[in-house]
Amino acid sequence: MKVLQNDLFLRTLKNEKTERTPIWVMRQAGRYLPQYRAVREKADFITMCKTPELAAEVTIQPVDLIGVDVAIIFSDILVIPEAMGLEFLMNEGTGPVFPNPIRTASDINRIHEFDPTDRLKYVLDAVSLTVKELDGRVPLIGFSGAPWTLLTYMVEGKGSKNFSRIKEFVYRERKTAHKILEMLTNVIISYLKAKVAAGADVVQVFDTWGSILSPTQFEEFSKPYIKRIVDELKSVAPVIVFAKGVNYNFSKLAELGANAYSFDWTVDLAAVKREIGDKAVVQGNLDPTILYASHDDIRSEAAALLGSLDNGNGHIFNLGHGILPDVKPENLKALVDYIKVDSHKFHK
Ligand code: 1CP
Repeated sequence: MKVLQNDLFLRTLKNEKTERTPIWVMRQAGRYLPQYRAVREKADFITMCKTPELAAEVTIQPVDLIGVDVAIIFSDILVIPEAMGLEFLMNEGTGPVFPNPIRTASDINRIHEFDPTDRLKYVLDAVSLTVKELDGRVPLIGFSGAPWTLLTYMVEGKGSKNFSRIKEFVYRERKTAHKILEMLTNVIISYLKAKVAAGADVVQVFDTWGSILSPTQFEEFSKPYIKRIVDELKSVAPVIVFAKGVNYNFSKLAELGANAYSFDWTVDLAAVKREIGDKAVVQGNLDPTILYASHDDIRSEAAALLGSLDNGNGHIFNLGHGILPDVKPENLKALVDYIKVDSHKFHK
């Protein structure tokens, strides 16, 4: 059994009454830290993902340098399509690319389910090494992309502006889309279970591109698959779901049965928290660009968010999306310090 010096994040996820609000930020292991860029100068992104010593080093940097309450393993959501057999490149400047994306029904023959303890052993090794090096200071989050978001990248081949390829695919190849979503769900479940077995305390599912679906499409192409992941994982670890931009009906989202839901900055977190009630914890949701502001303004935005909630319990502080690469680390530190020192005032 792991003994944690700081288990505030885990107690909050159980919806227990706590002394203050825990804080971490998405993409906290990333380019805004000069110490991350120093490691990245020596190795490309994929090498960093595939070398447990480097992945562990950058995972722990924000714990040491910023003082966040939880670590998130350095990796990427796109390691799954690669492990399914889809060639993956990380181009400097333009970002991740699948040069031969899925476009027709027969393309399903180019991908396969896999055993994560074999194809993604390097991630599991990074998780166990990180847990060892953290030595119980804070818990560790393991993550995956949601089936829908991974299918979006597999069909588009890269990030997109209007998502015409994936939309065309689900209209023209609906059956194949569901077959691939099914395959992705199976591998995500075994991958996340393997991450927990390797020492991750919590899992987060990122559905970044849930936002491009209409409410009916979300019910068809995303929600049932995330639901199956939550159902399978919940007995082994708490589950956080971040369905970015899926803001049409929070009580319907809460039907997923996750322990917590993360929200972007376009929603009123207090209203969401009232709607979800005791069913789950909420995570979020400052606009990431607030970290360009002065320390005083950062603190007052954070205070306004905390003050808007009836009670600080049941809330994990985070940004509404990833921290931007040109933010000054001391600005994030000012936010984290403020939450650690002052958020107790909002706990009843
Ligand atoms: O140094 C670099 O050049 C790489 C930049 C980078 C980093 C630091 C990428 C490429 N991925 C990551 C790490 C990463 N990605 C983490 C690590 C843990 C953390 O500190 O949070 C996580 C959780 C992710 C998840 C991820 N990757 C998502 C879901 C969350 C989100 O941001 O919406 C997505 C959509 C990706 C794809 C991806 N990977 C990298 C980039 C630039 C992108 C976006 C591509 C695009 O849509 O154009």
